[in-house]
Amino acid sequence: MRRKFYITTPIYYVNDVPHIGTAYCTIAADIIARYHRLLGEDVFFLTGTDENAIKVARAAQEHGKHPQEFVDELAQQFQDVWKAFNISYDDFIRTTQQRHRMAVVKFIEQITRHSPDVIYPSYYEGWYCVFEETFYTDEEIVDGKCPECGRQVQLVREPAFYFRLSSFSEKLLRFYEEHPEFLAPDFRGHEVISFVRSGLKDVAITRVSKWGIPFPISHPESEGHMVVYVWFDALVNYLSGIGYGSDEPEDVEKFNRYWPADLHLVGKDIYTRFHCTMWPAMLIAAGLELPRCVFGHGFWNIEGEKMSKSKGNVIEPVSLANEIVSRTGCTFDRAVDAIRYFLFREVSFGLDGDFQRANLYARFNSDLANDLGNLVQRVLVMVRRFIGGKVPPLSDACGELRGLLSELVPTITQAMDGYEFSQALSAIWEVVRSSNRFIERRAPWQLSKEGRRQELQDVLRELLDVLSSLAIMLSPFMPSTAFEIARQMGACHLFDGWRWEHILRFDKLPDGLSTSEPQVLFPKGEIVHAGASQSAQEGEVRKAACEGETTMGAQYITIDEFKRLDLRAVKVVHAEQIQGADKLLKLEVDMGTERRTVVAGIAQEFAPEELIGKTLVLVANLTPAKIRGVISQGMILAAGEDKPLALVTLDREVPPGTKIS
Ligand code: ME8
Repeated sequence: MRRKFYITTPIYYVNDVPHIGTAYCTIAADIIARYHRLLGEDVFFLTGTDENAIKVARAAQEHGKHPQEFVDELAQQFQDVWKAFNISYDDFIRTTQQRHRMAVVKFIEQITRHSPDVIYPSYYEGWYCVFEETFYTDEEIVDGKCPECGRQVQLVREPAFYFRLSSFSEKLLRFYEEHPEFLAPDFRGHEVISFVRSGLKDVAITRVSKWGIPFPISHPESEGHMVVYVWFDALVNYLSGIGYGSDEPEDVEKFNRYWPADLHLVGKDIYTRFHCTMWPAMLIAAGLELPRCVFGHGFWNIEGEKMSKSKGNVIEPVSLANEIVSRTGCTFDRAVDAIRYFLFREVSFGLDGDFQRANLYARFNSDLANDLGNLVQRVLVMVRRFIGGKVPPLSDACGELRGLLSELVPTITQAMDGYEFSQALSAIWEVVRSSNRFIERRAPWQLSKEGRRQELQDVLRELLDVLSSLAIMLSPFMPSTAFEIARQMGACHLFDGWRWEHILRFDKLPDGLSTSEPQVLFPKGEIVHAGASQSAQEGEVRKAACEGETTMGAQYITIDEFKRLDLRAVKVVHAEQIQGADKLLKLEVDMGTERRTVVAGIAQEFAPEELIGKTLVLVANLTPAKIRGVISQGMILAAGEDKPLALVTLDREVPPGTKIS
């Protein structure tokens, strides 16, 4: 039987249009879904919208619309954007749909049957943030404000039903221990375990409101409109989206086929508390199987700042694609793929990233126009010019690039399996760049001039085979470009049949196949910042694009420019020499909320042992870079120009993560 793979994204609040953050998670899920389809698996990919939130009703009111009319419009906008971005979801669940409402009621009933005392009536009194839809304790609020968004919280007392989350700590900890693959990436797992160990509190799972799913049990002391707390409702989408709650035989079959989810992909904001604690506890209470894995990805800032409506820096995916079209002259589909590529190449999946337009255009020019686009164009032009536009016969003579592919494919596959997209793309680009170098070295134009026909055919055949393999490897990331490469090779009718296992099969293209007219894939675009073009070069420590301008162009920087640096006190918890690099140490540092790995060029001056326990200063928002195979998530500050003379430390102890300003 085919292996099934059920993957989900969060369902997004429809209080606003999709932005680059929600697109990021959805594209990630699309990449994974497409990859698993290429592996031949029976994939179900669910996304959707979270519509019962009070903030959604409030946004509708601000727009002078009835909530249902408002959510209908926005849910459509989400679907339109996902369509433009080639998101291959299998179903789109909306929490105002009848199928979901029925599922929530059934789920609550199932809990009361399976775990009779887990849901109980009481009163809720606490601090509530309407914007975040979350209750906070006295300790959690900060100066009367929400710890997440900084908005004023309200003291609320009302009859409510509770979910006895406190009784699940032991069960959850045992589950994490027995299923280490459940919490991913690893560093987020530590956070979850300490959160649960610190003791869980029962959660109010109802609200008094008119907008939402009516709670199916009546409260002994209330006749008010009690609805299901939006998170308790929203999480159930992962069940209702695959048929739970319906008695139709095909829905029952679908649910049995796909549950439990293989991967819930979510951002770090909703990882620990909701997806790794509350959700598994709800499932245990209902007697349902638990998901196989919850992966918490990082967040994007925009040019050094948190993305927010009030700052006016929210990036809408379709507007960004249109901007790329107008700056570079590429098609809309290529622009979409450029964004898809950039988001997953630029930053290791799981870590935070800083979206800088300069880097987007630098990568567009270097990786897409110069490397990939150029390769495809050159090969197809040469096939037309030198051998009549037909795929030459396969021969045993060639093999250099095939050898390279055979070496790299296991690495690429491993990276894909581990959701290490940046590493996978980096290895794929090794193939692209090696192929360009192969063309330079074998100089087909020279072979043609000298009439060395067999060699010429062999070289071009090998290059065509590499292009067809690239089309497969790129298709999860850049589906329309991958198809376009196949189309220009004359192989669009074959493309759908290609699977991941075919990457290393070099008979994908039939001998004599006619290639099509080559067309430029990525025209070279405008660079936003001068210093940025080198910044996309492989493997080097990259500086923020603004740095070059300010330090080279002017003696002073403004206070705002300085504020873009995120400097933090960090404690070294582990240090070791990087093998084969005498100057480099790999440090693991505690930043309070997370642990980071940092590569520092200080090995000749400082021994690993003397660093452990020291509090140092980290530039925390430097774009991560891969150095000697290690992803460095920041830079340690030291005095000295050519070599580090002393490390920057603090004159007294402060908690790890303290901001330095
Ligand atoms: O939380 N960078 O919905 P939401 C990267 N409805 N990803 C980002 C991001 C950023 N700056 N901003 C948002 C909700 N995201 C609930 C979910 S699920 C049962 C209910 C992404 O509209 C990220 O994946 O606030 C985050 O988890 C999600 O959007 C939150 O979307």
